[in-house]
Amino acid sequence: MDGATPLVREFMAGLVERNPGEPVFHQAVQEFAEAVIPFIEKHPRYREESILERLTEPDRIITFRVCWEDDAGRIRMNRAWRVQFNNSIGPYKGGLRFHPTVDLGILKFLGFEQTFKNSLTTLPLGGAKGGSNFDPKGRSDREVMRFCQAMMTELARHIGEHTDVPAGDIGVGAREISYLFGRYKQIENRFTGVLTGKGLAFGGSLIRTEATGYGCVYFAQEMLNHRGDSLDGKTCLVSGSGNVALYTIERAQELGARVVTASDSGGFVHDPEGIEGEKLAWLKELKEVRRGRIHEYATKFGCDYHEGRRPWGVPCDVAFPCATQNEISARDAQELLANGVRVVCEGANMPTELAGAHLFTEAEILYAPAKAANAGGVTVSGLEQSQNALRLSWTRAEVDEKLREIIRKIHGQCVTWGSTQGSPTVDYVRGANIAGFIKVADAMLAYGCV
Ligand code: NDP
Ligand code: 2IT
Repeated sequence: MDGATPLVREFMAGLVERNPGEPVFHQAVQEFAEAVIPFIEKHPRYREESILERLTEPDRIITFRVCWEDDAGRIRMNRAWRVQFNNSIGPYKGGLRFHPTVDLGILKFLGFEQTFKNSLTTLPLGGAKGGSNFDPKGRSDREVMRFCQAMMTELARHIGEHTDVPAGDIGVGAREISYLFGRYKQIENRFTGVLTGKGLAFGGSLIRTEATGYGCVYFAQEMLNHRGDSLDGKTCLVSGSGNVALYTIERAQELGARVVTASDSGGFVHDPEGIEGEKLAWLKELKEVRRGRIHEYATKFGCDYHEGRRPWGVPCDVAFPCATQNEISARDAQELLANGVRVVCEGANMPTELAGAHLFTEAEILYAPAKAANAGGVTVSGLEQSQNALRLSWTRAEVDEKLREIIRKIHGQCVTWGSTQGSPTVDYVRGANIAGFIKVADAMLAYGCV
């Protein structure tokens, strides 16, 4: 817990004791506490009403068994959760993750982050996260369908368009949302916007697929513009090759950047010419349709593949980590800085270890934490809910403009709360955490003891 003040240490000691064995949850809370506790000290009402203690305890955690039949007729069993973290400013909202590593600690960290990310969007969205240790890799479409249907059979009673609205995350994309929505509709006999990321034919929004990646690039652009610079001509590293990574690459290169890496859990490819045009179209087909592996890109286009490694040793101007949590270690952060990185913009949730995040802040580079940088996804989810409630659909241009406008507002809130008088540097970590906190905390104060 280096860098923490005595008050942060004291608070964290209690949190760790109340939540043993959940290191990523501790990490997410610590990043937040380091920014927010000094602010609370100046505004004692938050302390007097135990806001921080209440905010770090989920409203409700639902755990359940999911039984489904594989293609061989064997009964399989997985564990699933929904962590309804905080609904002070709107119905619970957040994705579902299917990955073998999913456990309660991961979902608590993600639900906690989601609460403040959603607050930053300016939309009326509470925070939640859910998922299962189900591994979709290597499963047939029918197996995935049976799993999703079995999961929704239990989940349906806990969600609703005014209660809790799940969406996608790692391992949950358009295919899974469709299976989940189909079962919900059947159980409830109601056609309603209970999930986001739906297909366009049944209530989905244009740009939702692209939103997290596009939003992340727009945020990087805002930070650069604020310093009188732009993405044009910048060399960028992207990690991952899933939903967030693909559309980060797409928008970044459309804005004149050269993206030279992409990765999956097997390793990374380095294409110094840039992943663009037909190569990007091929990569999208590989990952979105064929569900293939990233090394196939290197074979196809004759570039280097680095097995078992992450891309952070490649010199760059901008890094977009878009795969998973803690994918940038403190050593990776040092290497990025030594190679002259100027912007780190987090597409994934908490991709940087705390010690690495401290290094970025101390170096005064443009460092955007996930809750600000990747809020574009849930923003367009919120816009999908609005369109469902209005029973109409906005055009691509309308949704894109609203997304850009909200990213501008998120950036503005970070500047307001992350600036220090007399210094041109913006501490985006401090700004995002304080701005996200204030709205939720003030709602809780207004409600009294609930
Ligand atoms: P996808 O499942 O579409 O893609 C995930 C990518 O990350 C894949 O390339 C995957 O490789 C890689 N990856 C996942 N887990 C690991 C791991 N443990 N080690 C190495 N690589 C890994 O997920 P998304 O693109 O939707 O999500 C990526 C990140 O963005 C996550 O942190 C998610 O929480 C966050 N996010 C997603 C949003 C969304 O709208 N989807 C919104 C905001 C944030 P492989 O295929 O080999 O597993
Ligand atoms: O982490 C995230 O913000 C998401 N996975 C998207 C959540 C949503 O409800 O769209």
